[in-house]
Amino acid sequence: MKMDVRWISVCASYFVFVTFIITDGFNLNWRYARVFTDPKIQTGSYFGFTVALRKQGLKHWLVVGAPRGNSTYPEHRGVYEPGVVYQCGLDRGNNCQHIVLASKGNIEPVDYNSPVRPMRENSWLGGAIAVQDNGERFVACAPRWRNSYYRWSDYSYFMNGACYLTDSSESRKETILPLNDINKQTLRNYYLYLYGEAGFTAHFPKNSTEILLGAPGIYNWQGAVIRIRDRTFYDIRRGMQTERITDIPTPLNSLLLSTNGYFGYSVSSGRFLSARSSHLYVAGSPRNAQFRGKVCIFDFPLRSTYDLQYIRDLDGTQMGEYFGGALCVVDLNGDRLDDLVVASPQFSLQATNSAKLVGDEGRIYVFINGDKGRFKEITGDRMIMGNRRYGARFGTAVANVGDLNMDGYEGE
Ligand SMILES: [Ca+2]
Ligand SMILES: [Ca+2]
Repeated sequence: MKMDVRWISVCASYFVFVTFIITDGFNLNWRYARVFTDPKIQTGSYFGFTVALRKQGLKHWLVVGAPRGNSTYPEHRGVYEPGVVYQCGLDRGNNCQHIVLASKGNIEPVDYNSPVRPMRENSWLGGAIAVQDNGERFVACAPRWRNSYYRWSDYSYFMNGACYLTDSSESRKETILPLNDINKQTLRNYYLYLYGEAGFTAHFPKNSTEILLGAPGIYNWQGAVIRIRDRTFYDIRRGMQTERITDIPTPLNSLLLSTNGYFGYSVSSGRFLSARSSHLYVAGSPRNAQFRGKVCIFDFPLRSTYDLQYIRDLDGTQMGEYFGGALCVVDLNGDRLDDLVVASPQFSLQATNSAKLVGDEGRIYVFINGDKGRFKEITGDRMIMGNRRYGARFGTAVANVGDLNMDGYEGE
């Protein structure tokens, strides 16, 4: 096998503008790197917390989330830190424009079955963003978005989360509120959707119209992955019709998910079985498995109360390491089956010298897909840990940089 795990390039962006840590950087021009900064020069806006490239026709954009940013759009006056999403032109300068996704501030008019009164303060818009692989659609989420129509207590509202979907024309902007059903906020003594935080993570599967949204707060923080999909069917009077279906699995006695496990903290999809041409899903629950963290490859169940159809689950090795805090699906060995890079950003080295601070150095695990649900961890001479610095949290974000050296293998 030609691939060598030491050369896997990992992009880590951690609460800073955009910091790329790459183990080897040929074919990358560092000297003339384009650096984008918050156009409003807001400190603490977390500009660069999320980034994505978007291609629209001949135009290329960098989309940047600033989830603690303040909006300068007039209708948003007085809304404290709703979060801002910027679109930056790649042709010249620090050319970032605010994308207005919710134009009416806190009185955004909505027409849904349930009453909705958005509360956008601290909503973390831009906390998750995703771009469809063909560049057509783009989704930005505000996982801390609250519905103030209902009140849980004097100061507590339904933190259901909201996402905003735009298509290629930019004219059609749609608000997605998958968790606003008043009848599903609680279930007996449990919080069901009430603190669900839909849109904590977002992902478009390849060659698909589906959208996946992580909601790690669903069902007492067991968490869930929400799937939004189109179903086409034939109606005898109206002909072919398309309806949107939202799948929200909330298994009450799950085999592998646990309360407070935060399933949906990371989410992706890929081709994991040679016998199936369609994609499957993968998500992390970093507080599951006695706080070691667990990643599950799964398919959606037939009914929302059924357990997920598990293909494989992988566990972390150290308590508190946050295994599955981030993950990346990539075919590393070119066999057309997707492999898995799982990050544990809070993995900690053991203290060998009392004078030296240790902890939260972070590491990543590389699993090569052997088909039929088998995954083999690649272990080199040393764990893949970046610079092994105290508090580095290597692996906070993981992305596939593509085939930089053009040898036919992804990931470097
Ligand atoms: Ca592979
Ligand atoms: Ca390569």
